[in-house]
Amino acid sequence: METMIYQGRNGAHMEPIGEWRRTCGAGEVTPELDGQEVILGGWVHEVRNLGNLCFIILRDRTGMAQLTLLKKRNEEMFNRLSELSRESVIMIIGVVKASDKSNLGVEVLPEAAKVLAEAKTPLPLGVADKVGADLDTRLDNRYLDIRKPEVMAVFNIRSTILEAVREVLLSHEFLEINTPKIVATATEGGTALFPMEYFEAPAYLNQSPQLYKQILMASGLDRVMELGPAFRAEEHDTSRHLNEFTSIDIEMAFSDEEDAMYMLELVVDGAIRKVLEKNSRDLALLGVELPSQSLPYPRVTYTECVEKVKEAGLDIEWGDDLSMEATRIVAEEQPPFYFITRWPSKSKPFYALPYEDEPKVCRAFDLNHREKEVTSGAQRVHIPDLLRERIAAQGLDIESFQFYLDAFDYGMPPHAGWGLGTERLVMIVTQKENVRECVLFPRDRKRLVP
Ligand code: AMO
Repeated sequence: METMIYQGRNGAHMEPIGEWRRTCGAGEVTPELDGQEVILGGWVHEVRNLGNLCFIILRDRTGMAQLTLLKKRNEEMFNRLSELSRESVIMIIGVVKASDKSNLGVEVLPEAAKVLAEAKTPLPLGVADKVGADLDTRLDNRYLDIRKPEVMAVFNIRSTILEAVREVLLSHEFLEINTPKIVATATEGGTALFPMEYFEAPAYLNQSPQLYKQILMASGLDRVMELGPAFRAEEHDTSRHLNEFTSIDIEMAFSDEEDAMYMLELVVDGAIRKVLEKNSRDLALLGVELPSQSLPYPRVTYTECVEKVKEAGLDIEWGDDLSMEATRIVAEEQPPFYFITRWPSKSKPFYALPYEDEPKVCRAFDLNHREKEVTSGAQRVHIPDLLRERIAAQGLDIESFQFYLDAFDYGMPPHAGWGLGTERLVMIVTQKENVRECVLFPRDRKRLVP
């Protein structure tokens, strides 16, 4: 069989990886490893060629290592590496040397090197550059953008948050489920739907697992969670809205809205604690100090919010939605996380359960962080007739909800749940102002590629 020759940009030989495997990360090379041999692989962050001496900063997801090359030790390797373009991919076998001369207190003296892939020049987006590119350029070249340690930090934190969410919920006996994303019915309002063709039938991308997670409460699965995509055809171009986001959903049977709020507190607090525990380097790269807030988070009723907002001189009537301006006023007197409870039944979806003794108010809640909503949830209507009434009262077509309503006719326990936008939580933890920073490949009105 013929051997493949990988041709590099300058006709250079691109070497196969062969038997070489990394023994540690670049950021894990510490003075304590003095004298040990390591195999590193990563991207060339910077090359400083001083003639007879060359420093290469090698970067991978663990951090940076300084490679020090002496021409007189290995001229062939020196020439090959010192001429590399930034962001080329190399592997080296070298010996660690503790050294006061290097910024990192340690350097690696390569004995052998492989150039695995050369980067074309110029780069569409500088990785080592201090000057920031605009968000569109960054998102267009996301694979390069993520190479920046402070951008990668956001996704390390996002992963920890999802890990913690699963951990907390699994430890409370939630079952992880996956529900269909191609559906026939709207759940969160008919205007924000993405239509699609499903063979001969019209269909939509699901806005939320709402109907399915509720149906499953009639199945005896008892406590379910789903971490999955949700699609909203919202046209507004804001720093908080995406057209595709990752929704964290739970539903729990034999429970009310207080039980759901309690689980939510555990999840949010657990996520923050886990990030503090696992991501100190990422938080430092982002310059973020994460304060933790003691539990329980305060509960403010919708009616109290309206009174506060009125007192502050804003024009608002009971029953109106709470604008950002309004929640900003409410937030002034609250710690960062607080619940807004007891919403007007009319302002929440049909599935929120009205109070028995005061039906114009329902068992719905929002969790806010300062002025922004992070989660909404409720105890649900589980009484079939009331549910039919609520669907009709909101002007929705009963027929299209038949498959959902059926599940309520044969033994549906009381249940409650919530939906939390992953990106909204990541925004809070990383203190990013734009939700697009918190998702790898954001989907918005103007962005479908990459
Ligand atoms: P809601 O529509 O309020 O409720 O959504 C729940 C949470 O999802 C996040 N979210 C979004 N994040 C980014 N971009 C968007 N366009 C977007 N829309 C919503 C927010 C929001 O708080 N079925 C109910 C939940 C439930 O009652 O269980 C629902 O979907 O963080």
